[in-house]
Amino acid sequence: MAVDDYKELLKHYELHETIGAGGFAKVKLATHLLTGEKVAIKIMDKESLGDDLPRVKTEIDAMKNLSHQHVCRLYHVIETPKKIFMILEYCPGGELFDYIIAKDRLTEEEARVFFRQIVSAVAYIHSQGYAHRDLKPENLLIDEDQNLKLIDFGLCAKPKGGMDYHLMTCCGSPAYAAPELIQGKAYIGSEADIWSMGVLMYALMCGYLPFDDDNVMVLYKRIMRGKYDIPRWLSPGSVLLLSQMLQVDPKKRLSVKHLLNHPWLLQGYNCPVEWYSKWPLGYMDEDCITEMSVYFKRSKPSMSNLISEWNYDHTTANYLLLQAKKSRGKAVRFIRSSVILEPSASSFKEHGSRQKLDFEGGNQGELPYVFGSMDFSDDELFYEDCTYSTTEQDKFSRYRYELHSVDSATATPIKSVMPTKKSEDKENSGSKLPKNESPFLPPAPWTPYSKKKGILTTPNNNVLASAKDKSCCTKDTPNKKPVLVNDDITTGVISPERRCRSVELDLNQAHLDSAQKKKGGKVFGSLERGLDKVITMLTPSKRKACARDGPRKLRAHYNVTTTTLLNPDHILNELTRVLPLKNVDYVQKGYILKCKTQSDFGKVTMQFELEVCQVNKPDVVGIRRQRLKGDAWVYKRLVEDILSSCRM
Ligand code: 6BJ
Repeated sequence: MAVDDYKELLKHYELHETIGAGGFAKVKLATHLLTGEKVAIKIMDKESLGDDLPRVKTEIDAMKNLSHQHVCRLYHVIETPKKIFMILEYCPGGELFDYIIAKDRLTEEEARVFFRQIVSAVAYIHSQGYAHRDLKPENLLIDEDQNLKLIDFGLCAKPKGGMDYHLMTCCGSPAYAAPELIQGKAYIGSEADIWSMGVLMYALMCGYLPFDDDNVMVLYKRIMRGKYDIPRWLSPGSVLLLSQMLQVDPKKRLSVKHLLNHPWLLQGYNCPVEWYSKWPLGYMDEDCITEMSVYFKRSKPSMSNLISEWNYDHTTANYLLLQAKKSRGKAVRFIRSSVILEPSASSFKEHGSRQKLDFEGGNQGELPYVFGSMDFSDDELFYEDCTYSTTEQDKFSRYRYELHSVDSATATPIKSVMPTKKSEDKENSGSKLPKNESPFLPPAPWTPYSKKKGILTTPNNNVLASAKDKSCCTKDTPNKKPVLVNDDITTGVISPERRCRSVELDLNQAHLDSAQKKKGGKVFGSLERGLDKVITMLTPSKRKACARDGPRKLRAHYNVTTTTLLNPDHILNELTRVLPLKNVDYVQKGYILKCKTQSDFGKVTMQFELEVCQVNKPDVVGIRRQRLKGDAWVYKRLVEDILSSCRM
């Protein structure tokens, strides 16, 4: 039964809503009970995986060997007879793809901030002997500090003879694939990654692909010719760099080593791209070990030994999530809790007796109490929030609890944290360098955080970068005051009310240059035209409204398109009128339309959500969109088509 498969998972995590669905995986937001940290859980069904099972093993093996500030971190792997769960770093900003399309395209400056991080991640994985082989904006997520994190290592390769060995498997997304790869020639993984980075950089600065066609054969011909349009807004420097990466002959292509110091990447910075890991694999943090030994009542050496097994079990997760908490300036503390059961009739009836949560190995055979409704359809548990249906919620919410935290530390307000000199030294010295001679620059010296200039979105230059960027680099721009970065506020008490609150994160919009503002007609850019303020913050929204309350109130958000209509029901009617005209099937749940498209053979080709919501500042009605499955660029065109066909 499905519950059995989730038993181990639910001992350690509280599951929330689905945040993505790939070909063979579903990704859900969850909370790690012991630290209160948010995580993303990739859920895979072994039976449905079929031929994709090796891909999952490849991904897990690679991620266990990677630890870098721009690579999504793997915390924990749980395997049951039927399921594989990968517990991963949560990136509340969503996909870089959505960010690009919301802005139409990025300015050169903003593209540079992101591209430096992409080069950093790719240089690091190459230095560890891996080629990613599926670099694209959908595989780059934005974290709460607006830093990029590379995901999806299912197609990566680690040639046994080293990075210069040839590979044969043709993989990845056609539009990003290098010419030698689609020709079925033997190719070198790192060279193919550079081509994809060229396509990626083009997509960042143009908002569309350099090589595109609905017909794959036509697309392949275009890629092999290597000719692409150069729009007028690209600077000569950008055009040069693109041409150096998009060289059809892989031997003429720029190498990652050259990218690190490329003049285009250095513009406005005073140092090359830092590729070394700030949190090298195997790094052990004293404070985290201390907290774990106190909490689990073990000696520090014994705790240290247990952690250093790196089994990617709950010990690894506890350690890495404490470390994540520390790196975000929060106290290195577990949540000390006492569980008080809410007298919910159903929970007593079905669950038997009161049960205290025991996070480490105890609580055997019992599910911990969880928030949210359970839906056993699809042989899976879906924890949906009460936006959809309150009656469903009541029917299924069997487990309720209130966590009374005695950990005042978790309520610590967010602050930029500077690691102690001691830990910096350890981090840098422990960096795992390539076994052979490193082709890269040695780690750059550490510069204290206080001396650095954080690059942030500013009303004028529209640059977005980490508020807590610990890079040695300073950017040669006036130091703008950071706009508030609101951390996930972990209050001491988690009440059942939270069943109704999903973590709605808002990445508010920046000013656009006047050219972009004038453009008009583009649906994704409409939010920017309506907004006057630049706010770079990620904030949890207030309690989520239930369906009967009317549309949810959301903050202006780059995934929300604002409308000129004031009546949410009119917009809902418009959407439900247009969707069938575009051959989109939908299920309506309150103000959310769960949409999908199908191929002639009934295969689901695309899945996405459109939600009518109330946007404040300015007070208008908006449409939130979220892609769950399917080709990102096809989705972009379809949603643009739907929204522009609506009379609003
Ligand atoms: C993984 C996926 C980690 O769309 C969202 C959030 C999507 C998190 C998302 C709403 C939102 C926010 C801003 C703009 C638009 N995550 N986080 C696979 N492998 C490793 C990690 C993940 C997935 C994620 C995805 N939030 N929409």
